[in-house]
Amino acid sequence: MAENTEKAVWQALDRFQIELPSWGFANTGTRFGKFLQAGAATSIEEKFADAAQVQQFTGACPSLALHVLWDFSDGVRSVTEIERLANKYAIRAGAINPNLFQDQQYKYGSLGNLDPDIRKQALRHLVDSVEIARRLNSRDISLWFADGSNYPGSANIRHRKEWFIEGLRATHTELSPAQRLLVEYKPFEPAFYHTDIADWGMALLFARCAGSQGKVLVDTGHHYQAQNIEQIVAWLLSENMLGGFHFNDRRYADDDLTIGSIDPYQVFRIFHEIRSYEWETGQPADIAYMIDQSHNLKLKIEAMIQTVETAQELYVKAALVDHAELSKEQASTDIVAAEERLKAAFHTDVRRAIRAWRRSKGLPESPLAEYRRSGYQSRIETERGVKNLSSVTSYA
Ligand code: PSV
Ligand code: MN
Repeated sequence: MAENTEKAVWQALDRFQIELPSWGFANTGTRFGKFLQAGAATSIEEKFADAAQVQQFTGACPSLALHVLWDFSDGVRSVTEIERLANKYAIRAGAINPNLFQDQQYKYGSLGNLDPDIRKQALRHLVDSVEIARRLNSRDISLWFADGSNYPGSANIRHRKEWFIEGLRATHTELSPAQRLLVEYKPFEPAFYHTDIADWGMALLFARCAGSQGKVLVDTGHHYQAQNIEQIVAWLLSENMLGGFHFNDRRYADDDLTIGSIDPYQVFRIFHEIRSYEWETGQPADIAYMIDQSHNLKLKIEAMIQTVETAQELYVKAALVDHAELSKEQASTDIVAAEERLKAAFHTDVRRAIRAWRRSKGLPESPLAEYRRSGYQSRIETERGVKNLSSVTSYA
């Protein structure tokens, strides 16, 4: 590999960090059931401990996204405990995710609910979540709503839209200047007729209505089949509205599969749009890269390490595109040469250069293999087995 290519790989890896989801370490499952894992995390402390393993072997995951309902058993009062764990395991508290989809009162929605009292309760939870984030020095509050309806005619879509704007504005007024409100969209599930924030355009409108610190969060699993996600990414970048990602892969719907396991070229193309924007503007894009995967079959920590390794590879490949040459090819409409340039970067074997970078950082060359050798998995299976296999201890 040429010296300047190697340099591009190292520079890309120095910058690339990706956030882990606390819910990805617990026993989670599909709508039809869960296959319990003996080593799954059974407490917030175990989630931090497991995240610290991923960070120890990859060096690319210094933070952990938290879900308020699942990780803060005592609401705002749990902040001290989270701070203790963050210090103990040297893992920062990442994005704070309010949970407005699990409690019974949200059967017909949260901010979009017909009942003003329920909308107030939802807002109170959002305000508490902002407070939690502020106390933990977490910049991002990521909002995902299950709100929607299942049958035509059963809800007033326009009224719900206005209630959402009211609630998001009120939440935004609670932010401190450095914080951001990320609005995630999803076209289906659990609502199957209409979802109140169904696509990136609706999320963009809501984020803008909320206020100047509102941005859009793109979960790669939350699109219709064949949708061009990298175009959405390019548009959001050009509007300065891309706040972050929830990465996962999918074959059919929101399948929560490992990043790049089905379509690695798509992840590459997303990263390419980001790198292209950065090259053109001369500025790093301010994006929170996060993983949103809950593995039901793969061992959870292994799956996270595999995810990080794949994300690094695809990010690095995108960093190999020569933007100056590509823009010349675009300007002269040399379609084949432009496409070949992307393909050449995508097909470059970057693994040796990544291994060299890891060595230079004192990291294992192969995080996954090293984790497997470490004995951590069998230790946690022994320690947590009885608790995990006798009952369902954690819901996500
Ligand atoms: C919903 O499908 C989602 O993508 C949201 O980001 C949630 O916070 C996460 O999954 C976990 O359920
Ligand atoms: Mn998500």
